Amino acid sequence: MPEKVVTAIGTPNIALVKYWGKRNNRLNLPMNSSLSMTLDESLNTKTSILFSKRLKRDTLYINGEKHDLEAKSTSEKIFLTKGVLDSMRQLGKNASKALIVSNNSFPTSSGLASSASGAAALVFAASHALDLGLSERQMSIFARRISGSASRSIMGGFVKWNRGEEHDGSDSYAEQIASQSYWPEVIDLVSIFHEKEKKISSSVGHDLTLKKSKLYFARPEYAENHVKEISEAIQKKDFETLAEITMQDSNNMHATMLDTYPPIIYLNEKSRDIIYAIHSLNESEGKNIAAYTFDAGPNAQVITLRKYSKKVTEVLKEAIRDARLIEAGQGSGPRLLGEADSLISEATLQPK
Ligand code: 2P0
Repeated sequence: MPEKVVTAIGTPNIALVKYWGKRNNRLNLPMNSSLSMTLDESLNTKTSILFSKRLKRDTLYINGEKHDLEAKSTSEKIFLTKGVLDSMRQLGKNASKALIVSNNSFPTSSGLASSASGAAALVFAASHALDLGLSERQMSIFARRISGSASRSIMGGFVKWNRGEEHDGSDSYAEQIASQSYWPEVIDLVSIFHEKEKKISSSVGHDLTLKKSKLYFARPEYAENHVKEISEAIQKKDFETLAEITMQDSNNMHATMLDTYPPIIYLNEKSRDIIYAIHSLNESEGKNIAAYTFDAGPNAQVITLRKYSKKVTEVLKEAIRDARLIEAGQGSGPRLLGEADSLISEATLQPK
């Protein structure tokens, strides 16, 4: 097989019904199904990959930082990434080492799903570089093994990640429930006011909450119901219901985090100001025109309809004066980029 650099772009997704708590840590199998909206390329990760006989080790650069995938002591994410790379190589009967260069357009590890867009772009690029011809379902399973939420960034529009029942994770993958052209009016106003890395990583947070929150036992069933309710709301294009369940689901997940002992608190006073501002806006409108949702960090994502974008933006600017606002529509999932976007120099086998 000719050695060639393959470059892909992937995007984050915003969970309207959250994944929090795993029934299997090694395979990232969730306690409940979740539902998300894949975002357009306003926020993105570009990833180039090269499999080459000239390479001595598997190496990954994330935003310029070098990670040796074969080092004895690595982070869990690096370990999982190496495992997925090995499985994909095995499938492609290719023993060459890999050089991967990945750059995020937005802060890493600040609760903005950088691992979802990164892992989705990596799996998509690797699948093409190895000529595996994988289905979306197979890519979703590989991406899930690196980072659970990445399973949902393989598809565009509204996406459901099925919890699954099997121990090997073969039925725990994401599926598109409506494409990005079905209800494109639904958008995400990403409000970034905190760019530092979170103190407790998602992986640790998932585990602590499951073990140490007495409220958590009720969460999986709530979440499964929320997935059904939001799926129906999407089918009916019923924004009011979608907004209400989205806010309730975020609050429910953060309640189990707070109930963890010692507590995990990702939200801060600015997050709270946004919660109050959105409820007050919806009250004055007499209906839900916007919904906040928070992941493992204080930054808010506010789901609204395009026609309300200006009004909601004004409310957000009023609530948090120094926030960086990014308006993201729905995206189509990862896609390949051309040679001009390559992040790897084939001559030097180094990042450009
Ligand atoms: C989600 N989050 O559904 C939820 C909501 C954060 C809060 O998925 O350990 O980085 O890599 O499987 O996917 C963040 O967790 O966790 C996450 P791992 P991930 O989007």
